[in-house]
Amino acid sequence: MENGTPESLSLEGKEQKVFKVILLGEVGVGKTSLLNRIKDNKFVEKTQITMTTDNCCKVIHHNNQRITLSIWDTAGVERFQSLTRSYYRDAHAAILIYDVTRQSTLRHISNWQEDVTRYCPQAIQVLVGNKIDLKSTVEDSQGCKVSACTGAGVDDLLNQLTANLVTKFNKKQEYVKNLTVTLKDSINNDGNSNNDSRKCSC
Ligand SMILES: Nc1nc2c(ncn2[C@@H]2O[C@H](COP(=O)(O)OP(=O)(O)O)[C@@H](O)[C@H]2O)c(=O)[nH]1
Ligand SMILES: [Mg+2]
Repeated sequence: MENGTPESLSLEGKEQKVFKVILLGEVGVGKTSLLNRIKDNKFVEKTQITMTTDNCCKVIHHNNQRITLSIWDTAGVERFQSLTRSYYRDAHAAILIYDVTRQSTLRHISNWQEDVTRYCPQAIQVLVGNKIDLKSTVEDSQGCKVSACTGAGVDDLLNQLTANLVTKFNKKQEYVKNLTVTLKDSINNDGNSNNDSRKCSC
């Protein structure tokens, strides 16, 4: 996945593209809930802090192409320490999430945007307000609106993101042997090799 090129794999003559998408935002905005909604189409009221990077692969059909989004959650790391560069590395898109019931989470989005600009400048940035099943208290709310709780807006978000990814990154194709997306050192040892590689479970 160099130079922002999506990984591609030929499966039974059909090429698949894999884009890495990372979830970002303050603690409690609903990153893990959104991942659960995308992964299992369910809402777990009390999400667990596992401290292991979680991910899922979501296949989106776009213009007769199968596009795979490899979506990564911080799994609570941001609660205790800053995210490492390897979390951002080679990301094609960053979903920047705020909570429509907490103004401060929208204010802090600019910090996450700065990190994206620093560590994965090629990534498309998508601003998303979560928890629209609740009454919004955020003034001047912006971006896509979703609810991880009800699922509202989630398909639209993924379809729109996929269209934008294809438009931006489709120019060059690269074939790789393995669909697996490796995320090394996602929590510790930033930049150093580590046997604790975490692989996309798709
Ligand atoms: N009502 C409502 N609650 C949500 C929604 N998404 C997440 N939550 C709740 O917000 C809290 C934090 O969610 P979580 O996914 O752990 O946030 P994270 O820290 O960003 O991963 C949990 O109590 C969730 O049940 C949503 O769309 N609607
Ligand atoms: Mg979480």
